[in-house]
Amino acid sequence: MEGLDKLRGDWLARIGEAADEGALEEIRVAALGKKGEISLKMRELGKMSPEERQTAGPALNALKDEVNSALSARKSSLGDAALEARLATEWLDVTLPSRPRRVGSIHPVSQVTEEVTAIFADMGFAVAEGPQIDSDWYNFDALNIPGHHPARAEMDTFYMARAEGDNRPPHVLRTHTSPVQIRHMEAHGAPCRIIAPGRVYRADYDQTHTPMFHQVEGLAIDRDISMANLKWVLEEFFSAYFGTKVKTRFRASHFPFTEPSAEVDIQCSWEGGTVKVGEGDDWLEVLGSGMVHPKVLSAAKVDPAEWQGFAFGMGIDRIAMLKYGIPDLRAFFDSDLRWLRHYGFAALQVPAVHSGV
Ligand code: 2NL
Repeated sequence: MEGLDKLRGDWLARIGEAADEGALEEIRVAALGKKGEISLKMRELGKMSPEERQTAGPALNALKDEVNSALSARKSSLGDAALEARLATEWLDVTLPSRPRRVGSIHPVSQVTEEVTAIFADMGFAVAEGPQIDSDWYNFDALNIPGHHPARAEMDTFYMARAEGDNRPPHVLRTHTSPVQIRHMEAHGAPCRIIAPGRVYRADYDQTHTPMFHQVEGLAIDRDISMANLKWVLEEFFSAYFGTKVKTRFRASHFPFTEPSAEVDIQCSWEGGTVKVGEGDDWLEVLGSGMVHPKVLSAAKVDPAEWQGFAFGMGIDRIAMLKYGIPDLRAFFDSDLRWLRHYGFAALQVPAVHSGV
């Protein structure tokens, strides 16, 4: 049949040039669809003489088969090429390091609070908590600090505002955590062994004072607790906390809420402007303490004829500076990320009573 070779050449060339599967489908329709060029030619077979049909029929069938297989060969090679292109652009380097993640750190105050808590827990002390805003009765009166007492003025107390015409004494930001211990005795009675760590507030700001700071107080009440028990507990605490045997020195003092009262110094050395705890023959004042005043026990509904005990208070920020060599108190509360990264602790540096220092 005339022109069949040209027909074959044209279609095979077009198939070879098809850019994608869409173009290939258009070619298939144009060649082999109902009104496709090759299909029309096949329809012409009916008008031919039997002799003509005998040669043209098989030739057209062969052409149709050839175009069909060229179409499917081209289709699969286009598919392979498309896959190759995707693989070339969509690859992923699974060996790359992961994106940097910002890791926070534990503030020295939190770390030291945990350390102190762990050491006292080991000696049988539980942790007590209470409000940071409290009545003047819990913060002062119950602690044998009456309204006229100079200690109230000395404490630089922050007072809460009162509505106009409300003449009750204003609540205060607690100046120590003692009110927590009063509330604990009131609620649970004697005997008791607790520590009360937390934020306290005094209107004072200079090199060594911030208006908010952290204190831990301790309280042990039983039938026969003495100053000797206090001395042992504190020596045990300081040695565990600083990781070395620390001598203590008790000096007679005065607080309204304890009688007798003692200030406690710990042994230290001064060399090249740095202080080292647990060596040398200098002393550093770190703590106030004494036997709980009978009036304080009574205010907390504990009978002083039956019960007695010791109490103490110390600054957490201060002992954090001493242990970790932090020079400036005020930087504690600046929220400077460089400071926090430098002096902060990793989340997994869990405090232990004997951390092997
Ligand atoms: C200091 C003084 C001290 C207490 C706090 C206390 C608590 C109760 C009863 C009696 Cl409920 N006392 N606490 C006792 C003595 C001293 O702290 O100079 N702290 C830094």
